[in-house]
Amino acid sequence: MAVEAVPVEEFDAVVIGAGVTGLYALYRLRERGFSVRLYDDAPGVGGTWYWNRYPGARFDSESYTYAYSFCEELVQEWDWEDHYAGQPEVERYLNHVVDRFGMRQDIRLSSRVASAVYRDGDARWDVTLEDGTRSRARFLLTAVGILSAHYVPDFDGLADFEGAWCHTGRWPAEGMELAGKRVGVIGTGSTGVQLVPEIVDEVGSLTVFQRTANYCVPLRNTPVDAATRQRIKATYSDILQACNDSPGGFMYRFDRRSAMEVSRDERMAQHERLWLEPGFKKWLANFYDIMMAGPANDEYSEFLRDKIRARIDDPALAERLVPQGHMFSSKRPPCESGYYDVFNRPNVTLVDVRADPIERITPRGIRTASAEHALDVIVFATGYDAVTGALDRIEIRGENSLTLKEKFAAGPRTYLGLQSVGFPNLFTLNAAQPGGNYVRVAEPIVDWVVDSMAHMRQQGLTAMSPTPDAEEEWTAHVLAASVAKTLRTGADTWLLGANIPGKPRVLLSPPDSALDMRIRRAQIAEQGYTGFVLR
Ligand code: NA7
Repeated sequence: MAVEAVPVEEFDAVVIGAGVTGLYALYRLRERGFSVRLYDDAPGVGGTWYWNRYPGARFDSESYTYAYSFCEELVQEWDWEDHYAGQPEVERYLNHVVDRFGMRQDIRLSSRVASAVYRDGDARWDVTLEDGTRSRARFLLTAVGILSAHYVPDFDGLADFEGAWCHTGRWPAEGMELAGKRVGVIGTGSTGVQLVPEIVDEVGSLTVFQRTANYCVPLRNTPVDAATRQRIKATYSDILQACNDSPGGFMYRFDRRSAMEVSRDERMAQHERLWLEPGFKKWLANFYDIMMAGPANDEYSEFLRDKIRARIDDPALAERLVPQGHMFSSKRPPCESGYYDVFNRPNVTLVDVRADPIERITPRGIRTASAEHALDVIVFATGYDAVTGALDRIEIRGENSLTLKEKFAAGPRTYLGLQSVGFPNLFTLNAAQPGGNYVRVAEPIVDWVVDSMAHMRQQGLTAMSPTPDAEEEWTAHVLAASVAKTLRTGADTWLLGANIPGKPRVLLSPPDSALDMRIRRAQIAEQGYTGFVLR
């Protein structure tokens, strides 16, 4: 069919992505009376929590702090089974939200957006799906996730591998056949560390290819018992308030004391006490300066190394699992449930690919500099082309025909991560997401964007984009933070784009805290959207 003949559906807004952020955007937009269509290429809703179905995929934040807060009835009626929910429970929850609020009718699944082109004349975005379906909307909201463009390193020979392989972010819904197989896992970030202990009982042998040893800490997940569930629900508003008042949206408060102002005995006692607690409390409720480069971090890093050593029977193997060369928390610390214990088993091998690099995939396995490792299955737990990767996969063309990918070639150029000059009415929700508790941070961003759209509608305005000066200033601020010597820039992470060969080394999220960003956005709106042009 000729392009002109394809019927075009008209909406106030198109949202791309049916994950946590996109679903909430859909909810809010509908509530405020905007017509919306949401597209997602997955066959089900959930976004990151749809695709990450690998065994062991689980929240690292408490389920009830990592869930929506916008509806008190929703909070009260949903019973979380686990303190740190596994993927199936999260997927069920997000489907429940969609059905509870009658949103499914506005969602098109298995619908991959190929392009979005801005039409200056009528200030609208023309959206075209891969199947040729077209729609048009004044506003385009990309809720495409920060860790959704999965990354498989470009190893020679993968196409000739005779076994099965997959990336954890595309784990097949029907599962992988692992029973009795020789399985290799490449990558020991949060994902690899969750996966390995879940599959070890099933596989015949497991070979873990580690490039960088991490500071993995015990998650200590447990089911939520009835009394605790009741207490959480009864005190939910306090929990939410604590999250919202904290810099990163977590319910913990740092100890305001420096670790170095108390005796060594006292700080070790605190580290030990918190060590037994679940989740992130071990560091987010600890002395504030363990999260800063310096002696407190050095000592805590050593405390964690000793915890690893104590778990591994073979001291030489333990030293290879102990992180060296980067500070605790310069990489996101993975939470583990039995990860280290796996390495005491006779059928588990650790390959240190920094000392013994992967040279190629062969038809029968993986060849490193020193050996060929025979494998039936290879699992890539090798991470994501963060934030911009998912945007780059859509042809987003603004004024003057420039694509967003071209504009971001040297790193994102935005104001607050929200908008970019030349792309009016495009809100890049994923790029506006500062580090922190994802859901707590996402809700206020969506609220701000929908408020600004409602403001425009009320004022009869049709186009919103940043001023060149505001964009320049913000981009310079991000660049300065990207080269500043801080914990965040102290390792080669996805946050800096440093995990993808050739990607510019620039912070991909706002460097300021979620709390600071929320306050700043509120001030901007109160002052009549300073730094933005509304036409
Ligand atoms: P991460 O944290 O980016 O981890 C990816 C892992 O894959 C990490 O261990 C990498 O080693 C390893 N990797 C990547 N490329 C290679 C190559 N070429 N060779 C060997 N090893 C490689 O991704 P995850 O999916 O685990 O976690 C993503 C986020 O999800 C996490 O931050 C949480 O917020 C939840 P490296 O450390 O780069 O040396």
